[in-house]
Amino acid sequence: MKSPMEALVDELVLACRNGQEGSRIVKALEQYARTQRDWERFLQFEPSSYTRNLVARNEWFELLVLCWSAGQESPVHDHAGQDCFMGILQGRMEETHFAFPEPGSSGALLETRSRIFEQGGVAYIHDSIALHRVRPVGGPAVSLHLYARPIDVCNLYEIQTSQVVSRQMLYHSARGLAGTGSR
Ligand code: CSS
Ligand code: FE2
Repeated sequence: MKSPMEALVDELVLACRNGQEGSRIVKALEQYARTQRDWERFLQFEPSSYTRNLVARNEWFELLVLCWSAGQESPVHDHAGQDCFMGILQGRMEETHFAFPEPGSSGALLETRSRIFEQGGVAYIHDSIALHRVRPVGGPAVSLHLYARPIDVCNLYEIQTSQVVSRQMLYHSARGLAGTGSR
């Protein structure tokens, strides 16, 4: 019998492999985040930074569980031209958008929007929308990220100077799922 996470991965494959169906992806992530708990096996908190824990990866997407201690945050970053869906598994997350800086700009990034997502909520971003920063509010949080396609390198933006550096994205764990055809 398939675990709920395995069933989610199967549904995400169906929603991604013949061109992406955004509303189907959002629905699957919402449903999973509201009702399931088997993401707990991917939990891992570290004092030095939020952790990125691989659940499944294939040619269409990667699925990760991110664990955020209170006070940790992502840098402001882009998504390498890919679609990013973030479902909240536990706690609450703030997502803040910033405009891409003008070429050659050395001023501060312009903040354009900030929203709080509750458990069960799903955020979506793409480079055509904005850069963003995400962080937990009011305590630790756990989020489920779908990157379609996988993101191995992205750009980080320094908030005060708009300076850009590229960053290789690493996994803190890659226990993965057995038997989903996703490895
Ligand atoms: N892009 C960040 C999290 S915010 S979408 C990461 O995967 O580490
Ligand atoms: Fe992001």
